[in-house]
Amino acid sequence: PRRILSGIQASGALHLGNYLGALKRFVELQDQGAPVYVFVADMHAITVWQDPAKLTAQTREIAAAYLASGLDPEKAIIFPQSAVRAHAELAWIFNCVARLGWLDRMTQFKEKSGKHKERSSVGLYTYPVLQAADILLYKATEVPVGEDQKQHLELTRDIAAKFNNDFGVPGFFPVPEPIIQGPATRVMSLRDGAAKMSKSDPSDNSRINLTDDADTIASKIKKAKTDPEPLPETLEGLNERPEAKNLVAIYAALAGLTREQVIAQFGGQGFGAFKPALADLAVSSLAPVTAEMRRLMDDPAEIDRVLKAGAESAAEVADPVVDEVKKIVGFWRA
Ligand code: AQP
Repeated sequence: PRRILSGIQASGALHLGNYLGALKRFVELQDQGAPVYVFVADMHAITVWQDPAKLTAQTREIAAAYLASGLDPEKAIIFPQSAVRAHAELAWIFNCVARLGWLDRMTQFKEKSGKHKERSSVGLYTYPVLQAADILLYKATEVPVGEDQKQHLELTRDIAAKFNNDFGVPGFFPVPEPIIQGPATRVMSLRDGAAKMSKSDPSDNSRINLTDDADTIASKIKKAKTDPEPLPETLEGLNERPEAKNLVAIYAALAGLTREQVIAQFGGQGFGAFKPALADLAVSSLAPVTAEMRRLMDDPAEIDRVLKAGAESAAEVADPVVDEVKKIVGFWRA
């Protein structure tokens, strides 16, 4: 049976990349009818310093974004990662399954640790192992993520296969498939077509935040870097034009169109015409999400109810799996 799982870190403001690459996809999958587990990755968030006074609010904010984007707690199980103890327990066992050589290849650690590897937390290094635990605890079959998570998903698949093989339990953990689909699996920075839109980019103009108001969104799109040529008449014409390609992809993802359809509509027109159309579309798509997030955050009681019920439902699935793993590994049990 299909089981979908994904999460977003509780590390601050969400941006258009998170919305198009992750949130919007979760809702589409929920609407296909498969069971959906979505968590707020607070344990992942603390791999870099998080102010404890803010972490709780950030956790609620991600939950609010899930609800505001259209996840329905009657259909999707929404929970904070740290509220289900099994995540930490399975992650430890997987730390003993994964090989150092595998983790050494992870490019996200290299990017995030930068020049200060020796001062990074050990958690930042084993982050993908915790992610494998998140996924395999629910025996998830599909994991919708942005392009940047592809390598981590491959590690999850390796851990599942090695566990099944080492302990002689073929098929115990299903080997999950990443779902990296749609026109916006890698939304790029508005200032640099070669860099991913990211919350850690020091330039706020590089990204559209889910909390930006209409004027800010319009002004960021107006200032977005482009080349002087009009939009091409064919999709191939976007090759070697990363900024134009990115704006077309964003338009397509927001409008629910293919990039071909966007080119059919705007090919031959200059950015003077395309940018205002994109800004209007971005504002009209994001405004309801932002407004609903604000409403939910004003009185977090509703969010807290959803998270508590979600954590209970998630634990009902995860606890028996981790119990079985402990038995397979040979841990003492009464
Ligand atoms: N630019 C992006 N385009 C498409 N999808 C993206 N995702 C992130 N950036 C883009 C997807 O969003 C989900 C949540 O990711 P996360 O919780 O791991 O957050 P992140 O990747 O740490 O977000 P940032 O902005 O990229 O943060 P920093 O700057 O810290 O690296 C994932 O499915 C991710 O693929």
